[in-house]
Amino acid sequence: MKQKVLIVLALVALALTLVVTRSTHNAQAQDGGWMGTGRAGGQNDIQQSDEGTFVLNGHEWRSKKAFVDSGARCSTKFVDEIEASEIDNALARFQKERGSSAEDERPGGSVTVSVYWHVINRGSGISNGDIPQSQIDSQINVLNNAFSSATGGFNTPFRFVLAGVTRTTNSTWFTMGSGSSAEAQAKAALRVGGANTLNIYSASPGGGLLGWATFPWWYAGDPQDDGVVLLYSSVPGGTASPYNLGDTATHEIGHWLGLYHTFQGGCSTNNDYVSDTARERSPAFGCPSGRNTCSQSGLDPIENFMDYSDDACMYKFTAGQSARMDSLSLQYRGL
Ligand SMILES: [Ca+2]
Ligand SMILES: [Ca+2]
Ligand SMILES: [Zn+2]
Repeated sequence: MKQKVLIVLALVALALTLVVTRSTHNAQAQDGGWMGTGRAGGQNDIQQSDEGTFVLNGHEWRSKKAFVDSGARCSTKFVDEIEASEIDNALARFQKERGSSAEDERPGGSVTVSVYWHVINRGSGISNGDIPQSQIDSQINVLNNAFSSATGGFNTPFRFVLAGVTRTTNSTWFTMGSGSSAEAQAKAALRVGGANTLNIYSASPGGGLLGWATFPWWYAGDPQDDGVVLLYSSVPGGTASPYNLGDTATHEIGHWLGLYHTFQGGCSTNNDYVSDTARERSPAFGCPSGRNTCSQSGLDPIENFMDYSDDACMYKFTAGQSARMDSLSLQYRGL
């Protein structure tokens, strides 16, 4: 009898130890967040299993998770917490002057963005990056469906109109990487318009990169760098499966209008500075419905355009994201 009691007590003690260890672990991981390009994800990534070799644009990773962890999914530069909080303070001041209630936001479809598309290729034909007008037109349709809530989510103020297409054959520019001199040269030669003009460059960046963008508040410091670079085969009908329905452009333009990734600050209080997107510890890949990497309420926003899920999985911007894009595009782009 006495022995039985001792065994029960020992089991209770063991259970308590496990609970304490677990909550300490969670608390430590709480502040972190996924820091972007080149860094491995957090411990809770084990919630998504690896699924075998992944190939994109001639590059091979041992898994789709390895691809996501490499930073190739989106190489938009990471905004650290110091810069993010400065931007947020300036935004709060701007919104206070403007009036920050929902009625002060511009209605769906009321802001037209002119788009100049620069096709950079290494010769003629789609396989050399010389994508046809029809693919550019479908990409613009995908953008308008995404930003107008035709696919789900919130009807943002933004609509996109193609204002011009340029075509350039240059094999060095074709493989430009993020921050490369080839990128700087291509943009210096091709960029048109001001802060409110969206310049998109389609090319075949090295390392299997899908794309990157510049944030609105960077325009004043480096106007020539402003814009979005896309892997040419990520447009609708391209070969970059499962990222070939055009939502790389949607995602990058979300950055161009001021949005962070949904996993920007991990499970921290600020996380992505948008109140109606649930906190998320690290990028999702594939379409992991029910994923829940932060203990705070709400499942991970895997269906949001600002996560890393497959194109077929993402279909929405939220009201909070729309409000943020509305303010930041007005504040820094005069859109
Ligand atoms: Ca959020
Ligand atoms: Ca949660
Ligand atoms: Zn991104």
